[in-house]
Amino acid sequence: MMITLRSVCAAALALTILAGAAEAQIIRPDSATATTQFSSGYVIANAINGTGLPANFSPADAHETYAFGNHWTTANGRTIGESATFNFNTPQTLGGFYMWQHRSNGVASNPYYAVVRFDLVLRDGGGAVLATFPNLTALPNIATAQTIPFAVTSGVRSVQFIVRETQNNNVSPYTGLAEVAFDDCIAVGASGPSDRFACPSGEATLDAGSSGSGPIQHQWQALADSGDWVDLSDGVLVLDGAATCATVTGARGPTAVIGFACTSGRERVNGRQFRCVVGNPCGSITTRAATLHVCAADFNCDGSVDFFDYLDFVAGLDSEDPRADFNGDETVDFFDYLDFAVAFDGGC
Ligand SMILES: [Ca+2]
Ligand SMILES: [Ca+2]
Ligand SMILES: [Ca+2]
Repeated sequence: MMITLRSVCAAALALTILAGAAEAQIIRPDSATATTQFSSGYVIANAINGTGLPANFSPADAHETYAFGNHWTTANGRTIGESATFNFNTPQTLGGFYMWQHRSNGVASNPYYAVVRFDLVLRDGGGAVLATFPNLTALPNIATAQTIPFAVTSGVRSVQFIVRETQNNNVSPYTGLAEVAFDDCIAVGASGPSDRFACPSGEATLDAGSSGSGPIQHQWQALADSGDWVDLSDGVLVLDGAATCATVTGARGPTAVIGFACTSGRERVNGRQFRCVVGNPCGSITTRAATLHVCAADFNCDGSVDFFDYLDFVAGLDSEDPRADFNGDETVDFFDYLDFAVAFDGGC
């Protein structure tokens, strides 16, 4: 095929469009060493040479079960604190680790080899530590690669994998790995916030559920009456140029908390939609929108509307508790009772 400038541009455009969805090119170590090896059949090279995987494998490919020559396994009694170091001939920018878990269960006489907690230590060519990512976790009994994102780090010449915990509370005298690879950046993902109910004096927590290589940036937004999504800042929630009775904390964090101090103006917040724009070094996405419901009749803020709310409201009315100013006219009177009764009948 003749490669023209046009085809290169088209390919670049296609890659740009697919960024975040396409499988990124994996980065494989050039060499490796380990502090312990079971035998010449279970050396660390088996974890970087593609043994047990198809040619041109990707993280979606399953590694074959444990067999001579396709896994790294430690010597008897050598598990916690042992390590493998993966080396690169040229400096790499890394933002994620692909880990094919040990597949000895049901095969080896001592099962449960899998590493479920570990540290990664990234170093430059002089051996200086560039970054340490402690207590990363992986699941046992998974045949395809598990993706472990970390903060994008440049100039990496080696990555040390240190075993901290193995399956079933370190029961096996052995551990190891089936295969490893790396990526320069793991695309940002976000499960998105769930719809929330909140009481008039309570708060609602919205969680972006973000993942991917760091650093990850968050910007929470609300849907204004104008139809525009507006960026939120910490402090009073302002919509369409007017303050509401709600406050925002964590407007630029993974979790935003919408607090209510609403004796009036609930209707400007009730039913409002919120979402988060999440970005990292290799892209950005916008989460689903979550709807916030302010449950006005949940007077005691216990998450449901029942007779106890009625009793507490009537007591508040008697004592002229400002929270009983249900219609927000700054007096506590029978009209508040009427409005509360309507809300109470409506439930949440
Ligand atoms: Ca292998
Ligand atoms: Ca209640
Ligand atoms: Ca009132």
